[in-house]
Amino acid sequence: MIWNKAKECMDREDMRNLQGARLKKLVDRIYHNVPYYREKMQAIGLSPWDINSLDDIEKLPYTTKEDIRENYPFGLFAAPLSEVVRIHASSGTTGKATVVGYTRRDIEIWKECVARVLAMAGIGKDDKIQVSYGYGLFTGGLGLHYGAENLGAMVVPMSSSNTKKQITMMEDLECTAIACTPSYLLHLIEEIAEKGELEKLTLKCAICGGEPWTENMRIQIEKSLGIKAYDIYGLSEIMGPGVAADCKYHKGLHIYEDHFLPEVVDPVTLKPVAEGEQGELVITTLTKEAFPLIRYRTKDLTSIHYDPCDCGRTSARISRFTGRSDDMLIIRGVNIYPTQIEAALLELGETKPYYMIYVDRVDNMDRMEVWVEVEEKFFSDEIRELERLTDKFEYALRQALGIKVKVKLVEPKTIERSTGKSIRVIDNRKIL
Ligand code: DLL
Repeated sequence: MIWNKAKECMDREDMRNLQGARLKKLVDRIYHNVPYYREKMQAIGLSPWDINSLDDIEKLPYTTKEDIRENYPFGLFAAPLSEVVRIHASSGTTGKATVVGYTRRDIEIWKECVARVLAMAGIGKDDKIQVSYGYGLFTGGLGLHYGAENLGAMVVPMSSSNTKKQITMMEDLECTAIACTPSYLLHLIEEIAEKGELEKLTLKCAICGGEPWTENMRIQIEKSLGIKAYDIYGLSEIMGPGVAADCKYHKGLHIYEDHFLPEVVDPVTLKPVAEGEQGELVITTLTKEAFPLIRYRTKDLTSIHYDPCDCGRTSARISRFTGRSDDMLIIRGVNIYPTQIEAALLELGETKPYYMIYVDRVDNMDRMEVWVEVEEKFFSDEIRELERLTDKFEYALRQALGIKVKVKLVEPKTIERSTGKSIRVIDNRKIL
């Protein structure tokens, strides 16, 4: 079943016309309701009448996280606070939290977008979905919750943590779907496997996102549970989960373009890159009332594709994320993303995705060490086995990254398990 076939399979020209009309309305509203945007537009001599079609998007200024912070908490709101029915906030791990708001209509649209994602994964009213994203200011829990209810599925609102109870509920209620970060799902799988209860599970799919994860990790999750796993993307500034998601063909994430206008730009020149080329995702919210954003620089790195998908949807697709531009490590002049390390390690098939990257600087030289968990059996007397595996991992990383990386094999459970977004890098250079 396709939740909203009319919107997801639109003719490209019709979609562009719809986006152009929505963009014009948005710019008009934002100009009159948000002084910050009005001043920004006036400063470059732009008025709402200059925006008449989608092609005019390039005339508009970008919005950054700093702009949102500068206007903390409500400065960028475009609706009266009396119309705002919900607040969420970003975690604030990279600075002060950013507060976002939703009108009743914004919540309706959010519910529909998440329902589209779930329907795309084959979830319907007969399913029981355990929502194990955190509830609260984080958008994951409530976002999935309302979307699943909208679809008519039965929601088990677990939130994150309390892993023992998560497992009991999942088994006793015979949940057929789970929504959580991929790293938390791995942790759950590990715990269930240790109890010897994997056979008890009735799951058929997982809706994972909130952090970068690789195609190899998806395959590993699918194999260990015998389920299908789907990638869901979103960010609190734009809405929360449900901005884009992948279908069963996994050829990139379908972006809900009737609400979110995507552009991919070179993060340095800020010029649009060609279709299929990697750059920073920029999003304009076409229909949001309380907290609309124009050309928001997400810092997430991806590429965009407009060719039709095998599933029949005509929406643009963004490729699985490599990471964020601010996750990029520069080691001896080489740019490295944690997802490249994950992909190279998992490719070898001798480890689970538990790894930690340590970076430091010794005698003015950057050093990277990757700790990788391997099975207990390698730590018996088989020292040669350990050496063989270390060499194998180091060789694979050198091939993938182009620099020498030290690998340290560690025993199971050495690396801290995460119940939400995982931390993959400890960069000691930042605190030196
Ligand atoms: O993480 C919203 C969300 C919740 C998405 C649950 C999916 C599932 P924030 O806390 O604002 O919102 O963090 C947004 O997380 O800019 C990306 O860097 C990263 N991110 C989110 N989903 C994905 C994904 C939520 N599927 C930031 N792949 C974004 C890669 C992701 N990165």
